[in-house]
Amino acid sequence: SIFGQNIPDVFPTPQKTSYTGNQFAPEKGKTTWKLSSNIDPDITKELQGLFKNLNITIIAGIWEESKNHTIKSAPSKPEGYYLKLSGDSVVLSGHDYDGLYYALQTIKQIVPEENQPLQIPGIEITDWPDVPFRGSVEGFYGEPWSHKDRLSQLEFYGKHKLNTYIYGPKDDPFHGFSDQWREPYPEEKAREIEELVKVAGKNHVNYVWAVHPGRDIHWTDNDEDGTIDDFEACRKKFELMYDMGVRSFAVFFDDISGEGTNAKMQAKMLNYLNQEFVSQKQDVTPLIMCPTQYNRAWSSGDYLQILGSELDQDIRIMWTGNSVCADITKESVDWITERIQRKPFIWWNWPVSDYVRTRLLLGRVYGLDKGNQGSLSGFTSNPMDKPEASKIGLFGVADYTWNMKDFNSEVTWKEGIERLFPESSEAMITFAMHNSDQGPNTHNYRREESENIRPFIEEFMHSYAEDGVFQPNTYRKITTEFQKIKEAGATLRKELPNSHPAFFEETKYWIYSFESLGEAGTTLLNNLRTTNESSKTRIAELNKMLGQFRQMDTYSKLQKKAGEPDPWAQGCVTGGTVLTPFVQNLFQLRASEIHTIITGEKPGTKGLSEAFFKPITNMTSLTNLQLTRDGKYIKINPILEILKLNPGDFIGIELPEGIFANYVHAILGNNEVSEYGEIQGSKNGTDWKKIDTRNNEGTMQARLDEEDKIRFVRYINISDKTVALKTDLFKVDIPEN
Ligand code: LOG
Repeated sequence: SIFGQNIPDVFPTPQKTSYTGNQFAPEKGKTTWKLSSNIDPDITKELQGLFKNLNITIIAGIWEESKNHTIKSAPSKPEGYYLKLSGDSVVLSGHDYDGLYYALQTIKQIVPEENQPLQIPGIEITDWPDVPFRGSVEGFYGEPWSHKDRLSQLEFYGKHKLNTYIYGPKDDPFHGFSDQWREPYPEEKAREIEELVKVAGKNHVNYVWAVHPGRDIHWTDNDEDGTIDDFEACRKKFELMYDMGVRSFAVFFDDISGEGTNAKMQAKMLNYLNQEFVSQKQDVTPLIMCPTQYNRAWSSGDYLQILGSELDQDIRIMWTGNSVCADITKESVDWITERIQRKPFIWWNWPVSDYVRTRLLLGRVYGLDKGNQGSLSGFTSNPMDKPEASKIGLFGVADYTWNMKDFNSEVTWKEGIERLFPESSEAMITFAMHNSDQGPNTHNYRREESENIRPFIEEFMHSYAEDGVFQPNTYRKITTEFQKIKEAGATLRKELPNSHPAFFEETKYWIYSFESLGEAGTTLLNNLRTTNESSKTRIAELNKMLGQFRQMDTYSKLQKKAGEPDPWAQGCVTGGTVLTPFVQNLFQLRASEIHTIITGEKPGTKGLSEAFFKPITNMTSLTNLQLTRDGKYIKINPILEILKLNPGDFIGIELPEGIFANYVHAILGNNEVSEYGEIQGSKNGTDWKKIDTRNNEGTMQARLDEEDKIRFVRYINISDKTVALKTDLFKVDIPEN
């Protein structure tokens, strides 16, 4: 609120805003319209809707600074605009059509339709974007967005002044990464693209169609007409797309090997398309290309220098930064600019999650240097396969790319969530702040997660693990957070199906699981307090917590199923970096502690109920794998049917903290079992070592040294074939005490 007025902030943040300190409530009357003849009828219509029957003058048009006219003009920058609201008039002046459209988007945030009777703040804005092309590149692996998803994106981009949507899903065969790039789209897909182009236009978004020809391209001329056949094939495909309305084009050469990676030929092809296609049309935007060496870690030889010197100067070159997934630092931008002799067009690999599909990346936008102002030709973000969930990140990208100097990561993140989920923003903020990190991954790209509670959890675990004590304050903080998580999960579960069905469909198992995590954490923390109750009660409570925790596995498996036939769908992980490990570790500590209380012994096995031993497997078909405890034997309950283990599949047993296996015995049915797979042991469930077993006709067994502290034992298929086996026996022995 400024000067006591309730003026909503504008996002993306305008470059220059000044407030006059007055607020006006124009009287009913006849609106005076002074609209220049060159304005878009859609804009006229929207203005008429906002300002009808008011004693006020509306002046709107496209006026460049250089032109001579009576009102103050727009800044002479592409997409720029000038806007002034005062007691008797509203002035919108666009540098161009886009600028005028953006002036209207800004007005719609300041004077929302529900603002009745109309209150107009006194305000003056001069505005323009820092980056010429801003938006997303649908460039991930996995199931592409649906047509409906894309329509919703385009509308969102228009509102938030994003002007670019690059279409390049790896799994669209007609884009070409898989094959068929030379072929026309089937009728139905073609109609969809035509509609997308139209809707993009309405929202002042460039729909950029990308081809990915490099996997099977040949740099040869078979009919000796002087033109390489595949150059011509690509030009023809572009013509087809042009006829469907597309006016922006890109060529991708990422993630290929072989002939297609030749820099000289890539440059030759792009220049050919530039001269024989783009220049021939009058209304096509500059070409964009994604190089094969698209990040610094993968760059070698003179590949980039060749592109830099040979590609026509107006062709844009995409760049992901110092590695595939990376922050975009000024230093990394300078490095590439020098090599390609032009400003890079950033392909930011965030919040894309195709390499960490169990995670949701809902955190804030950070790691983008403000020093990049003026240094980029474009900035597009590669999103998640979940389009609605990606909007949280894209809101931040819109703000950063429009006005870097005023970008505030934390504020933008919150604001984005509040605008996207006005009815449930508080619950959504809780959900998002605990679902933001990729977890350990091959790209080594991580985002912060659960920062609000992480330091307290660390302190708590440290003192509890060391001395079995904790600070009441810390305890209270963490307990309150888990309570909040449980409530947030429940709120989202109830509200989102009505308010945001598309978002809910994408994320529901994470939401369910989040609620279960809140419950499990709450129950477990409560258990720490109930020292007066009988051991039976305490164990019963721990078992209840285990049930809540197992619920999370169930959701994960449902998520994986829902992702079929996508073999990459790997379930869901919520709070995977701080919260879930905390509950797991605390449970282990508590379980062995309770045992000690009951028996008066140091951690042993007697008091532990069956529930404290866990089956482990990565096979979704084994949702209900069960264990039985029989004294010192922990056994997997045999399954009647034959199990098929694909390469890498495993089944096994996890023991509670402080209890170590001293024997493993498996009877799995046939010789193949020991030929294709092995028994492995681990201390932590992460680092595995082969156990040397004695094998005979499908029986495998070995004595284990308790000193090795093996808490995890499994059979795993290490071959590249499928192994069929019977679970006649899979048993681990523990010391009896
Ligand atoms: C792919 C991209 C993928 C991303 C993240 C580029 C230019 N290409 O490693 O399709 O979504 O990484 O997994 C990529 O980033 N290759």
